[in-house]
Amino acid sequence: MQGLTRGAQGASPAACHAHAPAGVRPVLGSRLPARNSSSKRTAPIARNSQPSQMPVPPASQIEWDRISTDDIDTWDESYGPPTPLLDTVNYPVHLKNFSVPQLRQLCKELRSDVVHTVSKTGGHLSSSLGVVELTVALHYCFNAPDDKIIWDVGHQCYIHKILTGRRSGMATIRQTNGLSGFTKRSESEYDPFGAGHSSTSISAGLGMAVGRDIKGKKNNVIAVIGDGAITGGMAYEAMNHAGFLDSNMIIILNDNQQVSLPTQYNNRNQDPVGALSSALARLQSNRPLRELREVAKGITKQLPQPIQVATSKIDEYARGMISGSGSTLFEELGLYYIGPLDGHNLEDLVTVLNDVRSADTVGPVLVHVITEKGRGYLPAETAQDKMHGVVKFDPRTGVQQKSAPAKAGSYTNYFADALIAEAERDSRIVAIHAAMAGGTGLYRFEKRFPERIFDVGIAEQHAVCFAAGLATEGVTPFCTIYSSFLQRGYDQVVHDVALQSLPVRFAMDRAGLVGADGATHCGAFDVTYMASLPNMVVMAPSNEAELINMVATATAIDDRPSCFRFPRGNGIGVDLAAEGIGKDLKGTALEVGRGIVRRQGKDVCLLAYGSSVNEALVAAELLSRAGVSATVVDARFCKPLDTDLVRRCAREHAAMISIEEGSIGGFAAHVMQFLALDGLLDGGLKFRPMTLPDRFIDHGRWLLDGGLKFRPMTLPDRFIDHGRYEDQLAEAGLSASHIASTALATLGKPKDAQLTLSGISA
Ligand SMILES: Cc1ncc(C[n+]2csc(CCOP(=O)(O)OP(=O)(O)O)c2C)c(N)n1
Repeated sequence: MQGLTRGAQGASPAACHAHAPAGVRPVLGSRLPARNSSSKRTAPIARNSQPSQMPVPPASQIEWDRISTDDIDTWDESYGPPTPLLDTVNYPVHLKNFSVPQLRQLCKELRSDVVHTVSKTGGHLSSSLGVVELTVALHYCFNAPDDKIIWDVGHQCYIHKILTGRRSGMATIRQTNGLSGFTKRSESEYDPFGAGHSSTSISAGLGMAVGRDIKGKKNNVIAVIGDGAITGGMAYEAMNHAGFLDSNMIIILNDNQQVSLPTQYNNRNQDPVGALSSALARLQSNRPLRELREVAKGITKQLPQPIQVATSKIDEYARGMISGSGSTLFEELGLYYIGPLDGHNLEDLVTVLNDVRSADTVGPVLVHVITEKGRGYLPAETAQDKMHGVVKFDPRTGVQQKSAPAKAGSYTNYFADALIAEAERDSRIVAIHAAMAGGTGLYRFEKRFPERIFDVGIAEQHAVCFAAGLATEGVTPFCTIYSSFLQRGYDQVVHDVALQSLPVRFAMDRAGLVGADGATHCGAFDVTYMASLPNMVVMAPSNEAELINMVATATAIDDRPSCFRFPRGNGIGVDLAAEGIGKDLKGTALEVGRGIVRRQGKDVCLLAYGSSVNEALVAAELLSRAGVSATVVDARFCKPLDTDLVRRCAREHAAMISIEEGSIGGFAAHVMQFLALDGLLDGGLKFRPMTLPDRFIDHGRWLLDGGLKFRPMTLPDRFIDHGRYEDQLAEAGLSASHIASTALATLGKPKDAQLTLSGISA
């Protein structure tokens, strides 16, 4: 067991500061301004009442920002830690009159509550633990929801959810019909902007600030963004614009020196990606200048108005001095920089946030806050990945539940190992990822080829264009990005890669439904957005052997771009040796544009793409029990489509159903396009598609004829919320029984279709 801090250490306020991150000193004094904040909103009654009468242990008796094993021993297995103060807080209005010791006590209870809840549900843990004090201070100083608090990415919002009326729902977080793991507008008025993907908060906040000004309102807008999320280019575009517009808004930079995920692997700490991280570190360490600046501000505050104007020059001077160190990119963008502050020091946070809130017309302000990811929970603080995203775990030790033994490893690892096998034989191969060494499995590649991997930070657009540049030099780049995050780099895929037909290989993990992460992370659109591009080879494996072979195929395609998508989760347990794949997972290149018949039948053709092939094979079994003989085709390629195979199947079957875990406009659209143009659909209804042709210029139209029943099965035309994968598949109508039922209905057997759908074998 990793040792937790044992017992209360009789920490004095000074001792509390002993936990401040190295090099960070409180910037301002520890005075707490007398504040009589009352929200304009009427809040529902809290579970208990009279918080000011709650007995609160003196600060000297609680180690308020740490959870010890002794603390955990007092927790009730089902109900969790005792939380007498938190029980009085349902909405931010309930903490407005708390004293500092009460706020500290609240922080301690919130930390314990989150650890307990996430130990039972799984989810994002350490980012929320890192912002406990910041979240409490924000809700103490500002009046949400009138004041807009926007959490970038949204994975650190658990404390915010607890404080904004959602505590009772926390046990359902990320589960089917439960709370989302991110902020979500439809979930609460306290979530002014939905998130999941990073680097959006400043743009959204600026829009809200300008909207507020247009409407003549007075509320505050606060964007909280991490040092990881701020590596995304849109954050700079937004800051640049904010500096130009000079609208009042507050940006809180939550700097925990953790940019990529995970932040430690292959037995070493990863340096934060990018030049900004070192600039932030310089700002933190630039003590004399910080002090000079704080002195200037202190003097200014005490002087009468006219002298203040004069002495503001001192502040300018300090600002200029800091600028001289080359560290104040923010100031050069037009933001007023304050900090760095110890983000676990409540007094400082409250003082500065109150000052910032009450300052009129200062334009955009950036408050730089230093925090520690996983703060207060030793297993998280000391874990390699800081316990960023976890499954259920033992709160006492932080040891996570082992998943049931699987038939095969994860697709992610098969991909990474297959790429290593290719790279062993081809020294031109390099790998690129956007702050996701863990999620993409490329930490394995990095271990073997540390010089041939590039972590670009959370900068998918740059990753794609960077890969394009590499390709122009004859390097073989594998640009590895989750399907939903690659959406960020789409114009780069179109303009920089496809238009120039550069051989960049895109490995798109987390394709299709993703379970608990929900709609923001669902890889629904990649087939649609990739297969509409001229020059692009688009493929999807139906199992791990196919994935390994597609890595080899992409390596071999050297005259144009290519991509392959693969799902979250584990392979299906194929005998790799029987498939001709060696121990080192070196695959064999497939013939481009050739599909394969997995099962021959005669009544209906199930034309499946990617992982849907496996559902189609189960559906074929269900159908055979209903006396229907089904062919199952593994299309392998969406583009180029195996038109010979599709034509043959269309002619040999009365009905054809295409199945894919992707949105409308993907594989089915390409099949329909071909069927229509080849005249195979011309029965009663004549169908003529008119689209841009498959090249960058010109357009055209075609004539057709045929007589086949065709049913495309795609993800539905709506976003699917977080939940269990099986629930999502059923909601999407893409499970084996949905496929079988659709086949039976298409063949004119509606009763059998109904029975199959309700799970009764026909
Ligand atoms: C566009 C996009 N790319 C990648 C991710 C995956 N991701 C989620 S959190 C995270 C790290 C964010 O770092 P930071 O903002 O500093 O927050 P921290 O996790 O350190 O609290 C990454 C890379 C994402 N959410 N969005």
